[in-house]
Amino acid sequence: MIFKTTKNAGFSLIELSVVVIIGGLLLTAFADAFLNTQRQAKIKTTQSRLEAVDEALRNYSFVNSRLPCAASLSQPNDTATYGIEVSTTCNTANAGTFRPGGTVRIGSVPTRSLNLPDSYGYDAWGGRLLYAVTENLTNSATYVAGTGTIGMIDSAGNSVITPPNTLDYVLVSHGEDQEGAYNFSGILKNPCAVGQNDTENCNNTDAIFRNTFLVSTGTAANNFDDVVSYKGSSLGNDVPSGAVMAFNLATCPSGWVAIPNSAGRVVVGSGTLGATGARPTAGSSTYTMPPLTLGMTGGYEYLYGPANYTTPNDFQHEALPPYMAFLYCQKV
Ligand SMILES: [Ca+2]
Ligand SMILES: [Ca+2]
Repeated sequence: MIFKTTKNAGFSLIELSVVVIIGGLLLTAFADAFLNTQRQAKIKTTQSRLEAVDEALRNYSFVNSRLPCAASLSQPNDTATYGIEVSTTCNTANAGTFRPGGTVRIGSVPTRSLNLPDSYGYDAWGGRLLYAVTENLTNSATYVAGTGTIGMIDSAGNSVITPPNTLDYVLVSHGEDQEGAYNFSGILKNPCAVGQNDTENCNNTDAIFRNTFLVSTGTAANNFDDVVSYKGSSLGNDVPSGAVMAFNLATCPSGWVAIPNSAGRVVVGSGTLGATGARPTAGSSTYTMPPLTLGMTGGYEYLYGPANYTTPNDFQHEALPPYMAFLYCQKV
């Protein structure tokens, strides 16, 4: 009788263990890489929403000469006042917002006031984006871009902006841990953990926020997984001080002052025009122009009006006033 041995029939227990351990390590590495890719994708999505809100706030402030007040953090979605700024004056406490120190309002992004889709009020983890705004800048009578009072510090507590405490507004996603974040129903998802780096962004007891590169998903004191965006004195500086614009308005907008000397007068460029040209000095609004010699023929002058002009002798176009009046204003 011949007996077959089982020596080479399969893996030994040791061999099998090694295979299982290596397989486990590979699986763990693959899972880690997968989770990290997912995390990075969510951070990227959140950053792009913050950028869109930044852009919307910028446009809103340009059109309305003020920033919107915050919306409620706890107002459930699909309600009439959801996503709407809690007050157009933003100087009294309203439910669902925080008002530390009485000068800064902390709430959620007023997406509907900004004409943004509701989804732009949330980060990629489903938490409402925090929006902190300097109250004075929500009122067109007191709005001057770049004069905010919100602070931004690093992990060591140093200000990351100069001068400190001068941000107009701050946007915060509470990150993967969602500590301090409110959900679609306006319910707090996770309590604001005490003693962590990102506690500064959810304590809502002051007008100080934090932005740092430290990232940890643990509970260590250096934990920081928030995504932050802010604007300071650069906001509104697209139009530098001293710039002059013509407005089709009865009065100049906030942040602009009228130039009374321009009323009823022709505005000309200053500096040297040429050897024989007029040379008014810069900033002069009282320069007397030299007499002009017009090249008229036939003893009369005609204007070219595109609507009625047919021949050089057609005078119908003279029913049109020869000028349009605009209000010239200077950026403060
Ligand atoms: Ca966080
Ligand atoms: Ca804080």
